[in-house]
Amino acid sequence: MNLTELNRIATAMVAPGKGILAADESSGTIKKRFDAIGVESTEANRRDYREMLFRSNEAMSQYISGVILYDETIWQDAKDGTPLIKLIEQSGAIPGIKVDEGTQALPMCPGELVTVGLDKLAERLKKYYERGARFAKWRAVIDIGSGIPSMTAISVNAHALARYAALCQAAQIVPIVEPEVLMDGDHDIDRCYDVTQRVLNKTFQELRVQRVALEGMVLKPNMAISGKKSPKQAGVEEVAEKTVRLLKACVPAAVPGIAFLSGGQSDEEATAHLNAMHKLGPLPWGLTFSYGRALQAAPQKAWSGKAENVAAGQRAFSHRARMNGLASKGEWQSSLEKKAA
Ligand code: 5MM
Repeated sequence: MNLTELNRIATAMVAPGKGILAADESSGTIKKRFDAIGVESTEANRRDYREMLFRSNEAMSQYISGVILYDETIWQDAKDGTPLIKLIEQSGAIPGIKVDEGTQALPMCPGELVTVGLDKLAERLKKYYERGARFAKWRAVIDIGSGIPSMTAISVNAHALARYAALCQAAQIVPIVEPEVLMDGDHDIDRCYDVTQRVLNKTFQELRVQRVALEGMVLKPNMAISGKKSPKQAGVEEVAEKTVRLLKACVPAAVPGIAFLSGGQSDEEATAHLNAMHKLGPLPWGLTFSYGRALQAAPQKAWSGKAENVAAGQRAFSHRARMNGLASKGEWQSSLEKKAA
């Protein structure tokens, strides 16, 4: 393992002003997104949509540091025959790959899930590296509800995240470690804080036990935030203050960067929260975005599957990427959103 090189890539993934595009929706998830805009989820439509994003020159060259791909996409070619992964490389962004194989019910723990995909992972990583992937992603899903999460779910998911991360580093690939505490419930921000703290502490304990080099990874956490159905919704300042406090308590400064998931926040909320956190600096690690929905909802709507809307889709993507790029330096203002509208 060349740790200097892993650290160089991890640092580039969280460079100020840039963040990661999570375009790694599995077939089931992208179908849901396409259903919402009335587009059939065929291989060609998925290719056209992602090609539109990767050919958005302004966004890709100025605000996107890396792109997380799904297995289908990393092997796909653009309409003119150029591999999609080459479009990403040509823009200056780093290609990455989702390597988990989704979740399964966790035995003995009703309502809880464990992420799978460790079998043959070493072989798969080798092929992805040869294809050009320089980082990977594995997402664990922790739900908050009555009596959950159990310590069992936290523990097995942390163990799997660390197994994956160690395999990645051995294959010279930077692991994005994503332990997502869902914001789907009716819990308040303090419950999210407590659960996320337990999850992050266990995850870093496992990473250490399995000898993962913290200097060669990126953490992709949720923010400390109210559950979507909570009657008590924390404001932007509270989310920023509690998230920074939580991360300072749990994430060693040796980690080069943290790139948040958006988790179902609105586009603008996700941007405002990241921006507000940068007002609380200096921070010990790079802090940026690795958004899926909060970067793609607008371009998906603008595109709606029509070739004549490609330019509009690219404008929508570039706008969100620019807003989040500014937020990653604490330079975003809500008036910039209004001006663009
Ligand atoms: C883009 O969505 C990713 C893939 O999800 P599935 O494996 O369930 O299809 C997801 O892992 C994503 O990378 C993160 O959750 C961040 O995306 P959001 O939309 O939460 O910012």
